[in-house]
Formats: sequence, structure tokens, C-alpha cells
Amino acid sequence: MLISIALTALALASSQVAAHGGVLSYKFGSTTYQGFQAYNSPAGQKSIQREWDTYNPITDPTVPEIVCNTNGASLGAGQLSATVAAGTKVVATWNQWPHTIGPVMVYMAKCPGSCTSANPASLSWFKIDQAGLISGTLSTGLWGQGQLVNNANTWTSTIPASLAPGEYIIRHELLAVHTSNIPQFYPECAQLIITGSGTAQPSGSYLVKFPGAYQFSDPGVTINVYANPDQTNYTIPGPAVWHG
Ligand SMILES: *[C@@H]1O[C@H](CO)[C@@H](O)[C@H](O)[C@H]1NC(C)=O
Ligand SMILES: [Cu+2]
Repeated sequence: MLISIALTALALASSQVAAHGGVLSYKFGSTTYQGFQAYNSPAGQKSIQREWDTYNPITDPTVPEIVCNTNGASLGAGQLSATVAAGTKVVATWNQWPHTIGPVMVYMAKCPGSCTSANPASLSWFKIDQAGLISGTLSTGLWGQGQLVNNANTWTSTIPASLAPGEYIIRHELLAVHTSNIPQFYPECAQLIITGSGTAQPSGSYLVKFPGAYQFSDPGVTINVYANPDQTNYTIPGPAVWHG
């Protein structure tokens, strides 16, 4: 009885794990950092990634979890930050990603002091990279997530070379839109210490809060990609990309 309950729970957990996911590791130059191990206690874990506890999607862009997933907490003594020069390429690697319809977006936010003590919801986020519908139609075209899958579940972005040094959080986000009118957000956050001699900082309309950046009414958030199968335009939600 107990064994069969345990096996059922395990089968359920692994089927959910197979259906969704998140960023498992980050590579900067030749250095790879393992992410937080979701489904495990944060006790004893050391990672540059903030805690996230489930591979499941967030389907409401206005909930607190939208910023750094459930629960996005600092790992305290186990919280690391990767020291990276501005201009470095960031390669994020997901689990075997099952979705190919929807955009990829990457954000950063500067912490007022130490990121380890920062509340991500209080930060001002700017977008450094995105890919929506790259070619073809909404229902059969190549999307950012299709390209991510084609690239062995990885996505490569460049930290703007002119970005001022300091402590930052980087936020990778997949928005899967294969389920009609039910957006699936998959954000994960990690901490960086940016070095360099840059002085650039985004301002004004480049900066957004999470929650706050997205609404259900955004054309790229609540969308049925099968309703207009020949349509070739898609509006990626959130601010314009800041290139430095
Ligand atoms: C595509 O363009 C049409 C016409 O301008 C617009 O109404 C629609 O919201 C756009 N779709 C998306 C997903 O951005
Ligand atoms: Cu999924």
C-alpha cells in the first residue's frame, strides 16, 4: 500500500518533470555553474541560482512567483554569485525542453547592494535578449523555443559590453503559448557580479517590475496560435531590448 502510493507519487512527479522544466546550468566563457536542484531542500545547496521548487509553469503573469519562480529565495549562506565581465556570453541550459511554440526572453536587474539580500520583486528589470516568432506562421513557424530545442536545449545571450559593473540578477524566461489562451511562464534567476569599466545603465521605458511587466491583455500573452494559423506576426511581451 505505502509502496504503491510512493510509486504513484514518483510516476506523477516524473511525468510532470518530463512535461516542463527550467534552467539547470549556466556557462560563462569556460566556467559552468550548476543551478539549484529543484524538488530538493535548499538546505546544503550552493548555487548562483535562486531557489525554484517546481518544473511546473506559472499561468498568471500577475502573481509574485513571476519574478523568480516558486519561491525565488536567496540560498543564504549557500548563495553564490558568478563573477563575469560585461560583454561575456551566457549559455543557459535547460532540461530536455518539450515546448517549441513561444518566445525566449532574458532580463537583468541591478541590486542596490548585495544581491543575496535583495528582493527580486523590488528590482527594476531590463531585457537584454529575446526571440519570438523567428520565421513562418504562429502555429508551424520557428520560434525562439524551437531554436532553443534545436540548440540542444541551450540559449546564448551576451551581457551588454557597456553595462556598468556591480551586482545583478539575471532572469531567463520561457513563455510557452502552445496551449490556447493559457500562457505558461517559466522564469529562473541567478546572481552575477559584473566587472568592467562600462558606465551604461538602462532607464525609463527599458525598466519594468515583476509582477507588473505583463498583463493577460498583452497580445503575446493571451493568444491562440491555432486561431489564425497563417498569421506571421507575434508581439513579444515586456519592454524593448536594451543593448547598452
Ligand atoms: C498581429 O497583428 C494584428 C494586426 O495588426 C494584431 O491585431 C495582433 O494583435 C498581432 N498579433 C500578435 C500576437 O501580436
Ligand atoms: Cu510544459
